[in-house]
Amino acid sequence: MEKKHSRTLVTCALPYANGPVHIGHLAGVYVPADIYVRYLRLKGEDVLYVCGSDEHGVPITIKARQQGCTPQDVVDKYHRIIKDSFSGLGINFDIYSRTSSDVHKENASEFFRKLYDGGKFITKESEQYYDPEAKTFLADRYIVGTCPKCGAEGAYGDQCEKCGSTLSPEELLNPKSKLSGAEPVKKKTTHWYLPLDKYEGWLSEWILDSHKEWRSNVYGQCKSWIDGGLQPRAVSRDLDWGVPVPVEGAEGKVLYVWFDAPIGYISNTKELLPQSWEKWWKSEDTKLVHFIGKDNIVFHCIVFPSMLKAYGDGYILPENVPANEFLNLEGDKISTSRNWAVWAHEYLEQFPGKEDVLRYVLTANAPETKDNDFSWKDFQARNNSELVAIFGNFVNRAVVLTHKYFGGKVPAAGELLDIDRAALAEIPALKAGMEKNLDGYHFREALKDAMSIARVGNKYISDTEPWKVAKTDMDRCATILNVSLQICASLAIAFEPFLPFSAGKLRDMLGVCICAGYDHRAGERETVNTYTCSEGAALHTVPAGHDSACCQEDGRVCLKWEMLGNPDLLPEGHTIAEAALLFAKIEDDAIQAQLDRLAAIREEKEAAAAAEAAKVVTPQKDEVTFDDFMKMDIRTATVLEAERVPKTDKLLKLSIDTGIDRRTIVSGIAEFYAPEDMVGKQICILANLAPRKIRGIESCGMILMARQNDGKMRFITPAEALCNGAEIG
Ligand code: B3M
Ligand code: ZN
Repeated sequence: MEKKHSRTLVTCALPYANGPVHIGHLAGVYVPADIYVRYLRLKGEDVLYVCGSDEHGVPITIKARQQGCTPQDVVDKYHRIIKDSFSGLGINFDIYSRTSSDVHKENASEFFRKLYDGGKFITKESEQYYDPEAKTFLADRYIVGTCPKCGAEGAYGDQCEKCGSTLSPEELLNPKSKLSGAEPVKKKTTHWYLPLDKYEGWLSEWILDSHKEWRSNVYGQCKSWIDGGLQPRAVSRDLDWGVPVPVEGAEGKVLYVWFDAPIGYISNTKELLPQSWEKWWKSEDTKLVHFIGKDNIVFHCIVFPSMLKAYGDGYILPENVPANEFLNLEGDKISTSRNWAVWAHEYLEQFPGKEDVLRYVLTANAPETKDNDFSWKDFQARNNSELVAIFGNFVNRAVVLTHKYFGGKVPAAGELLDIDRAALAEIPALKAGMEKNLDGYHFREALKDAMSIARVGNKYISDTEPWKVAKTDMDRCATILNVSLQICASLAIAFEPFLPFSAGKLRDMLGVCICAGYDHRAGERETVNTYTCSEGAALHTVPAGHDSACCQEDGRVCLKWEMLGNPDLLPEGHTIAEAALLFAKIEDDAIQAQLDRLAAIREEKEAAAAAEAAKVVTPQKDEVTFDDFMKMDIRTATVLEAERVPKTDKLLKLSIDTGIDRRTIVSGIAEFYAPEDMVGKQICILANLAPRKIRGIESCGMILMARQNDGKMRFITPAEALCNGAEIG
């Protein structure tokens, strides 16, 4: 059961700074977290929103080698790109720092040291692969070899990307170091381990007994880990990039990235709030929520909590870990290495002003309970037939007609008819549904509720037809537009968590602002009892209660989340601005450009796969004797004429000069050669093959062809022109 807390700490998985973020990351972690934070803040709750780049670990060092630069160069580059992508999409963490920061290095070291001093680790000696030329231990990813499962070359020590099998380096056939190409040798090394087995009983009680409300995918993963029996986990690595293990005799060892990264949440909080960070991490009044993808569940539900438990000192544990499943792209798994992704920074460049469209589509398709698919056609359809045709269309009609008939002032509502009351009555129910869904981390459903408000408005204005009523009954027209504008104002509140840019535009149009709640971006501050008003890009604080001078100055009406659904949000006579376009149609060519890009990547991949397949060579046939071989009469010949054998796809009828005679051979090469490709070519034939009838044509001999494993065939031709009939052997 979730209890009542006085503040919420929301963390988002720290993205690895070895590449930009893509739609899978956004849909899985950052967009839902952002919706949640915005929602809580709208309700006036105190929320701290923490993230940062994960800058350690082997993927970073691999990227640096690929790009011929240092790991620091890599993380500097991607930290910047990732950070900008988030803010470009309106995902504004209170702090977005990085694990290469000094605060973090110190904090992570201290954390390790305290567990070390407290005897919380065990040490184990094990044999690990070592590169004798590069004189370094090799992380699993640095060992490549042949996959024992599918035979593919270039499988990694932890995984074969070809067949997807999880591997251990010992299983690889013919292992080689990626660093030097040398054959790795086994060498003894000692590491520190967190004995997770000792925490099993405690974890079982805490999660399996007390957090049955967690999402079933999260609960299920935890259960299977715990039921399977937990093993001690190494918390150090032999690597030269990371936080050095802060004990004597640990040269060349760093903290394992999955040990230091979650501590990064704490470090980043400390960096932002050096005086008051502890209340966020060590007070039972704080509700901690980790937003992550499903591949991070074990680290956030089992490993990190065990670390915090081992540390003690009042650290709190997550109240919930709403992990999402994966998002696929056009039916295929998103892959960074294959460039099969929609990158956030590229999207922002290619679709300026459409930040919210991406937020919308990723939420509407959020992989909350199962893997889901992103397709560009769906993206276009959701924009054009939902955002434009329903939400945008409704707001536009209400605002344009108010200007047309009432000079841009909210007209007075007369007596309400049933149809008016029915429309207005739907909104509080939708608000309640939305709250229930948001509180329960069901963002997809919550968005549907918000969208239903727009549907209610759009249907209402279509059914009541104020543009027709205006011809006969201006009072009734005024009432309809008043009701419509009230629904618009509810939309401006309801969509703030989901589509902050469009909600902001709508608020500007309606001349309203909204209490967007506490925000900690400014760091420590004296007075906590201040709200941040949404009005304008520059955030300014206004006193609690929101009777702010700033808003009244420019005549804005101040709205709050609680007011969503009220029938009288906009007073009569309130001036609204001209209609501005909330959403614009996305044309086919923009979508086609994206599909073309992906098609090119797919083709490239298929070509690479075919080339790979072609490399595989069939095994040698059974032995033959010299005499067997000498029985075969192989010689050179020249093609004189060639034609297709009618009604076949594969056969060519060739007339050839063998030097001995002129004869006909029927050959199955039409798949690979057109008749005109063959005429005049010198070839090799098996001349004494017994004649056979093929499609009624007598074929005397066989053309020698080489067949690759991908099925592709080529005829064999002498390196230089020879006389016909030259014997081969
Ligand atoms: N960087 C893994 C990931 O992006 C990792 C998350 C760390 S959260 C502490 O999947
Ligand atoms: Zn394989």
